[in-house]
Amino acid sequence: MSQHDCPNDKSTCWSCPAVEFKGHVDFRACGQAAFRKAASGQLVVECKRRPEIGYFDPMSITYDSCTEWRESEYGRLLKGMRVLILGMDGYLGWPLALKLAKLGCEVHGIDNMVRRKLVDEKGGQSVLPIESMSNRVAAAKRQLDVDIHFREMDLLDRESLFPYLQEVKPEAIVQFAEIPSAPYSMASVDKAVHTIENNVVGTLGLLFGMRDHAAEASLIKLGTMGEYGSPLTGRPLFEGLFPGEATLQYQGEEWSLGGELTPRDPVSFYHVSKVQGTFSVYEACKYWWLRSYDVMQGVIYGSHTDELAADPALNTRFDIDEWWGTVVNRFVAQTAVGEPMTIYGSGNQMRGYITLKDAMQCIVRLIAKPPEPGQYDVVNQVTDVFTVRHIAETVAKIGQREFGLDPLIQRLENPRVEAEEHPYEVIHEKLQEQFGFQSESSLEEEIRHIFKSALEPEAKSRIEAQRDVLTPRTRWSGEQKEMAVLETIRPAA
Ligand code: USQ
Repeated sequence: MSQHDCPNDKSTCWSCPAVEFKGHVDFRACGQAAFRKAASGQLVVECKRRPEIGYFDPMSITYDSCTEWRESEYGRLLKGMRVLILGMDGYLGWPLALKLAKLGCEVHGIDNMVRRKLVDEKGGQSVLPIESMSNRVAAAKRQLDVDIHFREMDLLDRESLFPYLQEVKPEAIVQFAEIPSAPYSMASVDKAVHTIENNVVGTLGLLFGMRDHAAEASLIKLGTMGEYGSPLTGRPLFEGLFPGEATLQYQGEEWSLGGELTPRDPVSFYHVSKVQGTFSVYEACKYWWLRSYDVMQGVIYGSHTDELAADPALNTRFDIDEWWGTVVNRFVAQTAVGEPMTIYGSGNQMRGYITLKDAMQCIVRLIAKPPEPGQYDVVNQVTDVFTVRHIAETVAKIGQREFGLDPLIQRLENPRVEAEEHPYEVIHEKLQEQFGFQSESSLEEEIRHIFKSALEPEAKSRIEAQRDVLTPRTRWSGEQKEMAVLETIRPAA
């Protein structure tokens, strides 16, 4: 395996979740960088997995010289690493569980099953039928020969969560247990409160639980690119923190901005909940020396990973209604049943995008290379930037040429408050440069995959059954009303 494939060979026990610092270490008393320098030779740890080593200097053992860190496709992984997925029943949680289990991790997960309920309440349904959690776990055993441990639990139920953390002793925790819809969070005061309460309080409680019961675990927290908004000045969207050389000039004076959190300008109350999560995690790393990667996630699309493809009983959910579906998935589903693709406004709004398959690879790589104690870092998890119009045109082209469909595009009055003409420069370097990520899919390939599954008779009838909820009605003003059609475009054959 090349060095590029194994980017964590030279990481040391300093960042390994299996070590325990010995003696009274008051991390708060010293700045992280200074402390790290001083640490070698002055600090001892004990390995919870290899107690026979006794006390040792955490810098003295690298992952490539440790028997517990085994090579994998995505860098070294702790043998049987205990990973806890919060929100395991969701679009992302389930494919991640399968991938990690296949890589030999001991996978645990919880979910309060609220996503199924909310999609149902909206009148939508997953285009690909999904099994109950117990059937999914059984299918994973049957098809992939892996054991996945699931418990129905609400992250907000701290009386259950804290003993559960003690029981599982996670070495990595992935926080996906959040309500992910911008339009849902804007539809009413109750839905905004539900989103904020679930997401913000859930993460906050988790951080206290980690402080007391899982302080060495790394936290992979799902944030969103929408936390940054789209600054009209064209300022690049750095990876969460300003680079070292950034400065602020004001009234003839200059100050360094290096290392400070970049400005946030969220675009819905859902995105506000993610900004609040960012600050909670940032502070917990500072106060308690927890360690976290905050993942600024672009819009995810697709339904395909190698593990999901093993059997339909392993499907992950695939939503397309106006609240729970994201734009690429919606456009393909609309085209598959002859409904117009609904571009909001000019269609020139740009976002960062990534396929489900690539997003799963990124998360595994982040788990494989944990942050150092006290480290809060941010990655922008996107592979491409597209306009909505480009996505519609690409879906139309593939639908027409490869599936014999008759696509239609409709530009509608924009139900959202968002910039429609704006610069958008996303910096997304860390995943490639520090974690060895390489994209394995593209917009075109993934659109083909989605068309293939959406055109299967059962999937098609599940789309047809929810034609009514494909149409946007949720305005950011709170009004529920259909949008005026601005333009109808029938792409040339
Ligand atoms: N859009 C359309 N037509 C549609 C649906 C959406 O033109 O039928 C436009 C929206 O106006 C927006 C863009 O497509 O400009 C993306 O919208 P979306 O609904 O696909 O995604 P969004 O609401 O931004 O949220 C999604 C996920 C969320 C995640 C976010 C990443 O639901 O969980 O955090 O993508 S990001 O957009 O980078 O913030």
